[in-house]
Amino acid sequence: MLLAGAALFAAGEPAAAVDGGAYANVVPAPVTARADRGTFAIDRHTAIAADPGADGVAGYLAGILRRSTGYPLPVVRPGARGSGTIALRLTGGSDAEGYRLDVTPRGVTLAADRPAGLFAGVQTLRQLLPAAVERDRRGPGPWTVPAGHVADHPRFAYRGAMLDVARHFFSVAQVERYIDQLALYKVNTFHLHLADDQGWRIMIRSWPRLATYGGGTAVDGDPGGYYTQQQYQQIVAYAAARYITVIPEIDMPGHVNAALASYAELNCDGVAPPRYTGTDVGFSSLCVGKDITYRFLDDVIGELAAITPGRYLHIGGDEAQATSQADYVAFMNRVQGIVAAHGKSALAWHQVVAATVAPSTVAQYWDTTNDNPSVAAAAARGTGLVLSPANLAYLDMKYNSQTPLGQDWAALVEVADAYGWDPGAYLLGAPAGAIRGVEAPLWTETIRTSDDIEYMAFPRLPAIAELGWSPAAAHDWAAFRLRLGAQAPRWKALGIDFYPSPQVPWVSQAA
Ligand code: NGO
Repeated sequence: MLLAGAALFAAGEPAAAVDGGAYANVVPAPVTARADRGTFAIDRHTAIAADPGADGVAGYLAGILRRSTGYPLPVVRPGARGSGTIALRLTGGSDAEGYRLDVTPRGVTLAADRPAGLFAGVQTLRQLLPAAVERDRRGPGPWTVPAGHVADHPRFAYRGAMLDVARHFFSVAQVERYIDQLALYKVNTFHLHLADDQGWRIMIRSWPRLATYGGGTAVDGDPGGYYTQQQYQQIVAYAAARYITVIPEIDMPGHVNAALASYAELNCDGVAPPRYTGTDVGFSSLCVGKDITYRFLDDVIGELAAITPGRYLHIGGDEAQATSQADYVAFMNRVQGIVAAHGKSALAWHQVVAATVAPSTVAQYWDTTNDNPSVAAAAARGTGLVLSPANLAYLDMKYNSQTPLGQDWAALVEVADAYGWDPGAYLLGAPAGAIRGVEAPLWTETIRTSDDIEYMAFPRLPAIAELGWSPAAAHDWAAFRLRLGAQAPRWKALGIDFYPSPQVPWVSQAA
């Protein structure tokens, strides 16, 4: 029944083919999905049969299913039970995130080369079950999965979401809740914007006032806060258990008022400014000519690198209006070296292309036009790009002029706009091979609660996630709006407070 790992996915797979019931409603659209006749029912005898190495994913799946079904769902080794199992098989090849799902009336077999692929497949399986499976209380069932077959893998390796915890602070529990929501849509990168003018949110032990003083404020004088290093590591581990890599950002040389307020010696004139609770941008700068600036950055980057297992540290680099161009270039060049000295690679907002971009540095594009020759030229020279066009991918943009939260400087972004572009062909003159993927940033000048986060992220986050995962051939608004509409009962079961866009035919049945 199982194919060898190497045979799971042929290179250059043709167009997506999707048909049939629940299989047609999976978001992001799989590469291929087909419904067969019959159903498999999870009951109180069902076991999860996991290969060695798949226990983490099996435990995660069991956790979801036990809550809503009330069944014991023991995790066992394959072979210990015959039919009636959900089998998680590791096929040992090199496909990073692909998986294959087979559902017959006798059982479910999910196979992948790597645990990350099994985890992606589990997200698909969840969507094939009734929406009530997402509830945190026991329900009556029946817990049926229609028979069928899925073979799937992502289009892009980088599928990200960003949360700005600097403008407003969010607790570990709130961050973990969002990470769970990202996992549902196969997002694999979580970018945490940890420092900005209004607040510094991570304890740096060698410069503790950054957090204790610089973290004490937020936009509009709202309560501040910061993560201890242990709390940050808890977030990193929570994400890792969901095959999501955390990328921490310390924005520089601008967006640093919280740091300048905390340590007078970081200022060129030696005078600390007051803390800031407004929403202007572009007014602060590290002192590029002072040695202490680089000792400071070496300490900050060193401490962050030591508690961040992922490859990338984000060094910001946007809106450095208070830094001269020459200083900006010298600064960004030097900081890329500090990141490398700590064994990491840099991600930076796309303004970094004005500097000498290290071969390992990836630029994050946030402009509002598909025509940016200097970024395209950098991409042609080999700089990798993550695409977050502000007028398409920013989750803090209002949906329409009536939206109570958010901003509109880049655009009003309805869900059809968020979905209506092709990352592979978007930036004029950028080679397709330079595109590492997409990211949906959520800036939080106007965002204070988890409900606020969810209202802005849903339904646009799943739209961006699909652009990152699904093959270009699956890109189809007419089909997507139906699939999106079918997610509503799941979001209700999960307590997600989404924006009910009039562009989407929402399924109203209660979970
Ligand atoms: C810009 C700016 C941020 C704002 C955001 C608001 C970037 C990369 N820098 O995006 O400081 O919070 O817009 O939409």
